Amino acid sequence: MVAHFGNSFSKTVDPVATEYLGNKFRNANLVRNGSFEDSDKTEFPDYWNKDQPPVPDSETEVVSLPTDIVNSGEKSVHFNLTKACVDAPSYFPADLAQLKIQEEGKIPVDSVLMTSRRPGETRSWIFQNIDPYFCTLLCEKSIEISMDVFINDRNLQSWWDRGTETGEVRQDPPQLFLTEIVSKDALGLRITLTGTGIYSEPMDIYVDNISLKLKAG
Ligand SMILES: [Ca+2]
Repeated sequence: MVAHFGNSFSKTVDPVATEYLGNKFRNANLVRNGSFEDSDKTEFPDYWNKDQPPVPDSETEVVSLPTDIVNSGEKSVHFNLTKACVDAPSYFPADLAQLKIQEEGKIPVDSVLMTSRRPGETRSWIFQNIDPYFCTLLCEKSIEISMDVFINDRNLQSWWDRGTETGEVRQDPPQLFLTEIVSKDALGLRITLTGTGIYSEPMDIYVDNISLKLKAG
């Protein structure tokens, strides 16, 4: 913004500064805290949000921030989908929001929704919104997204050990993807890491070093 004498502001774009910033971030990781190193002991890592099912009795949360298995640094993100979590009924996040409003008496009880939860649909993921300036850098550009994955235990059944692709579908390995989000002001981008997906059987997964970069060349 440039201030004029008088009572108005006008917006200007400095092409030199724009090119400088574009070059500065050409090889940068545009995901903040993709290594999960920035966090204190009580909080989930800076910039990241999580969604996960309610924690069954005597279980710990599916998503956590361990220090025992890392690819670099001291922390990674852990998706520990135990049998108890798989067996516990769970909802989609949107369903949970609707249930909360129902309980507050703001909308009538939806009897279909009340019976729709069932075991075997455990969902958990983490996400962050990409910085708005980085979104402008990414516009109409080719990108590369990557992560380091360590599958500690896939709980393959014995007959799956022979290695059929169909046998692995139900284990839903983690996926990293970008989606567009719409706010009242502008389009944005969100990067999401799925930990354990719909219909996943028990799994034990660690992920580190999530990266989003402009594609070289
Ligand atoms: Ca790390």
